[in-house]
Amino acid sequence: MPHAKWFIGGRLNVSENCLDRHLGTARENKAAIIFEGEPGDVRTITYKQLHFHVCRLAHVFENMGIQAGDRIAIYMPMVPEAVIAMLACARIGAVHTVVFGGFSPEALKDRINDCKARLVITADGGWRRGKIVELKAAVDKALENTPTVHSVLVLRRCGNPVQMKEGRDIWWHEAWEGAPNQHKAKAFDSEHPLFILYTSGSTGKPKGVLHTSAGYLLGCKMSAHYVFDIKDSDLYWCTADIGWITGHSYVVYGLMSNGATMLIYEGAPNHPQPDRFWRMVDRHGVTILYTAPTAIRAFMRWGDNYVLRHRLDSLRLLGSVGEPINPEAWMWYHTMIGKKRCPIVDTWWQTETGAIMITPLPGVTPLKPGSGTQPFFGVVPKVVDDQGKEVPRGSGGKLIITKPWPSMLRTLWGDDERYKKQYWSEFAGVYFTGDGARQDKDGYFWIVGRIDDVLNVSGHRIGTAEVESALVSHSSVAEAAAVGRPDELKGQALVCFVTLKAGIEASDKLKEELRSHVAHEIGALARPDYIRFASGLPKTRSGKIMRRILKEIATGGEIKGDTSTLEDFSVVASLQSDEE
Ligand code: 7RM
Repeated sequence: MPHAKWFIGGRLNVSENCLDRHLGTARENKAAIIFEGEPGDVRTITYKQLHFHVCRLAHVFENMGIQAGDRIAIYMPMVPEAVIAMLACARIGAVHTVVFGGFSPEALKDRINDCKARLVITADGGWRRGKIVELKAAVDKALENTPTVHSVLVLRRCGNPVQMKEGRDIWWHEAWEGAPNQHKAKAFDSEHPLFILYTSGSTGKPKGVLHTSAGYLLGCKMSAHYVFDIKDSDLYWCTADIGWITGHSYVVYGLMSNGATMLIYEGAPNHPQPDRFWRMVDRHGVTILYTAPTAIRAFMRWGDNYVLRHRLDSLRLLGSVGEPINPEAWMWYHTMIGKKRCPIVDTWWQTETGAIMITPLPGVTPLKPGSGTQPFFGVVPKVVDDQGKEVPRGSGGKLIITKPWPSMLRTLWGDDERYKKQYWSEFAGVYFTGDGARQDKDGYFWIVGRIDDVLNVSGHRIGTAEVESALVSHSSVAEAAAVGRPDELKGQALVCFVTLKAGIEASDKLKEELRSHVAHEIGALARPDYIRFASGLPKTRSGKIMRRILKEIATGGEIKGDTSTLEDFSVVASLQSDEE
């Protein structure tokens, strides 16, 4: 540690392990993907057909001169071609970086430049709540400032007009015209990079989490097998977008390597009606559903009637991921969706861990609502105090992982120092998760949430520093601090305290403008829920913003704990007296 390697000297091709291994078996003509677009269009793609698609795209990449190790950015809607693109990268040893389609052109540009991508794969658009999200237009904007990008491959999904730049942009359907549907997969080293996935950290710059091949594939294949109890007769549906790690591990790599059949859905959960998910479960016969607490809470709020008009009798297993699930939401999920018949696997893991780390095994582990229960095979987590000493059962502390595991991240792209500092310096020789947790008397783990400057808003990781730097990039803002406050629906809501430059007048209009500005800089997922103008921010004498205090103000609570390091208490007093 911190540079563990697995299967040294071994060689494999990850796409072969997801596709070719099923050919010539009974799975060959089994559905790999059942796709439903938001408008209701359905497509089924068998493993053999998927293999053809991936082979053709691999040839397209090679004809473009893409080589093993080159980076390819994928900025696509949740359609089968996004999966095909990922697997085609893996096939030729290119490193994909999937950027969630909800991120702004600005965020896309930063990610492309950080990893120096040569190719961008996108679509004209994707459907979301009946509207077209214009992805190609966003790419055009991002590429105004990305010197490494030579080509853009564009899928036609929505048929909306786009501008194709001569010499740079190629239509997907034209590029692969005539490309052979067979492609011999080369074997790559077990530690060959598979993908980079950017995730929020405690500084303004997202971290490029690097995963490699054999260990990562083992981690997600084995966990998918045991945690989701995948059978050939199952129809598995993970509602995560491939822009997140959950989509990488538990839509693509962990499931395809198991030969599973999965449902992929393009659009919003409440379009055209808030019963879209339940309609789809019945329409296709979904047996395993893996979703996020924030979605469950939204369904609860939309009302039971939308659920009760559907049978849901195909379901046999439910999963939860992304944030702690509150017992109330757990009970609703269990009774309303699972009809008290389906176990719930509450799976704790991170972009960095690559695969599920703390989880029940369905039908095996007795469940407690809100607990991820026990570590998965080979995972050795501990809850420790600030000195790294294990705390007694029942006490809270920091969650660490004491032994390397196959699917762990290998480094942060281009910044190994940050990798070492971020994960391996809090406690010598062990991995620090950034989460707080406690173990109960039965040894069950209860995750409390992030204890660093990372928020979890609707299951999305957002760094407070990213939001702050977006705010101060606005010409009216002098200083900004972003904190989370508990929110019934989203888990955490994003509250921003802003001081304005001299002479700038505070107004509701400006608040709106700042919210849009952040959405524009980062993406709609980071749009602040509340903005509060302040004449000053509480700071230490050395000038550090005391976020802890702002968090308490945002929550409407009392200021507890030490305020002796505050430079000027009157700032706090005025913030408190000026509640919204
Ligand atoms: C898979 C994923 C990671 C952070 C993690 C936690 C929180 C995720 C759970 C959870 C409680 C869970 N990757 N988290 N799963 N907290 N119970 N089952 O979400 O990199 O985007 O986020 O999410 O704080 O550190 S992630």
